[in-house]
Amino acid sequence: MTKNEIAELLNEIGVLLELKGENPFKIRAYQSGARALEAIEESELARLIAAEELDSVKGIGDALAQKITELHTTGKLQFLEKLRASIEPGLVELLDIPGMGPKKVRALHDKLGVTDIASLSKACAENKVAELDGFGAKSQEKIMTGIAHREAYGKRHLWWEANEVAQPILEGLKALPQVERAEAAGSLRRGMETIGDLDFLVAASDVGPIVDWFVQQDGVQEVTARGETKASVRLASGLQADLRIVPADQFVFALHHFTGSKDHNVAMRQRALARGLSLSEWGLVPAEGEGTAKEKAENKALRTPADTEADLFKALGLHFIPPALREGLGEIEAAEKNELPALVELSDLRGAFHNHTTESDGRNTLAEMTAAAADLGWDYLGIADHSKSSFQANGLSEERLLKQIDAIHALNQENKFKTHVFTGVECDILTDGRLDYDDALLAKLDYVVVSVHNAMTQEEAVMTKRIIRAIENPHTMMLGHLTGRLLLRRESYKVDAGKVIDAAIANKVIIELNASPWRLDMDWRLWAKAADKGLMCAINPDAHETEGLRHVAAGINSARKGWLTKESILNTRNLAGVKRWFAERK
Ligand code: DGT
Ligand code: CA
Ligand code: CA
Ligand code: ZN
Repeated sequence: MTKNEIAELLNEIGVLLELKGENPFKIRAYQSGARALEAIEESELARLIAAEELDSVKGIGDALAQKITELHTTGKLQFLEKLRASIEPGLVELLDIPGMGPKKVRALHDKLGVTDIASLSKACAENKVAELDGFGAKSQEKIMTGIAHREAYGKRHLWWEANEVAQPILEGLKALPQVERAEAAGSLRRGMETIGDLDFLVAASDVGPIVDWFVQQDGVQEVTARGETKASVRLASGLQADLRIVPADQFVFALHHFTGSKDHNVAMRQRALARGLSLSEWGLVPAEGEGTAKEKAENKALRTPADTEADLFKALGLHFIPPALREGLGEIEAAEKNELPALVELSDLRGAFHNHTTESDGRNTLAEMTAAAADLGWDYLGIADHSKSSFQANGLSEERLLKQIDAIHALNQENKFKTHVFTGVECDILTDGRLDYDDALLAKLDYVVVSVHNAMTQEEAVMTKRIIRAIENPHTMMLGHLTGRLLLRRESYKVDAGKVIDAAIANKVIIELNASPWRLDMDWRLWAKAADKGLMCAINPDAHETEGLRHVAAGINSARKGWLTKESILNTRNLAGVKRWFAERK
């Protein structure tokens, strides 16, 4: 475990102990331990642990040193697991309500028997919180609004949907005459699969009209905060949007800061400190000397100038780190050594393999899908409709699949579209890992995608074995949506991803990066290591209509977050290259 991850857990311990009403000295020990940890180098931490000298660090006592060592070496801490288990989960959730800290939660629990949001809501309705020492009517009201808004705000949103809301706002901002520069920052810019809120950043000196426009634009349901240079609004979709306006010479620093991620920022700040510099949303300034970072940044003589983020990274001895990689997962070390990958781009894609037509549960015909792929400039389009067991999705019988193969061959011969169509199928993996068609039929196809669509509640070991058996079928070329998750809707089924990845590599089977904005499965967090080991990827939109082909853009986001280059993605190859790959595989 890295030191930042450990520090975060120490902070969590502090909060949990406070929830339990533990003594303040003990609590403070964890908080200062976390801070002490953040201040030392990763390599230094490893050295101290190896030498058993961690307790010599100021702020880290003997007991804490033991816990840090346990976390660093095993990634787990029994003490923390027991602590978590000893606290009602509803209480921890209460901390998410604005204005609620562990002390207040504790008081509500001890005096009013509050154990979760529902019981807190009830206590407020009965006016009991208002009468409690240290709360009052105003704070009760704030809690009630907090709970009411939680439903709408607390929810995260799919990147695709958030981006559709964000782009017109960004264009609106850029069109304002006062605006010098504008960008969407935050998780949206980093291409996360889900988005908490939108973060807009603007460079301008005449700020009033910009804030006015932002809070009055179409779709604003409520203005939740408004200041001279910033504002927050809630939009119709329930999505929140933050706006911050900064002077032009601070823009790059603010853009970097509000792009995040938090982990990346923490690591960047530490790197700056190691060079005697202080990095913040205000600027890059000397760490030593009088005044706050903000005050120093306002002094041109102290501030390192930066017109682009590349300048900022350069000032810290780094190559430019694309927003997609800024997750605190080794990107800074790679940027220092000029070892950042040449990330795949949307324009690298020449086609995609897993798509549906009206033959199964798609909404457009083969010809319509092909025309749409041609419009996108794709060299090839793979059709992979559902197999016969997926009767709810109108899966194809053997006879219908044979007819579809003929229809595709005829379409290719017609030469009406520049896009070549591959004959595939999305074949169900039956509950025991066998495939849904016999070998003779599967052999007639250009390629076979295999997916789990039923019996999703199997035990992990059973599911893992089932999928690996399907991977070992010689006709299988790709595994569809590894975990079956639907973001914000349905959890993954249980499967040992590591074992499946190893089996896929051993059998030269591709695992798809399902680019449907609801799936983005296999998860980007698994890709870097898997691709390193030799796993091939295909970015597949799983399109059920012509518009769905565009979802490959969401897949590209995740591929980039997974450090993927075009070399490990089959559908960056041209038609001949893909045909060759299929032929070699057979
Ligand atoms: P989200 O909105 O939950 O999808 O995720 P983000 O990453 O957009 O987070 P958000 O909107 O809370 O803040 C935007 C960025 O601002 C975040 O990625 C990093 C920066 N930031 C916000 N709060 C902190 C903080 O407490 N410490 C540091 N180092 N950076 C922060
Ligand atoms: Ca955000
Ligand atoms: Ca935000
Ligand atoms: Zn599908």
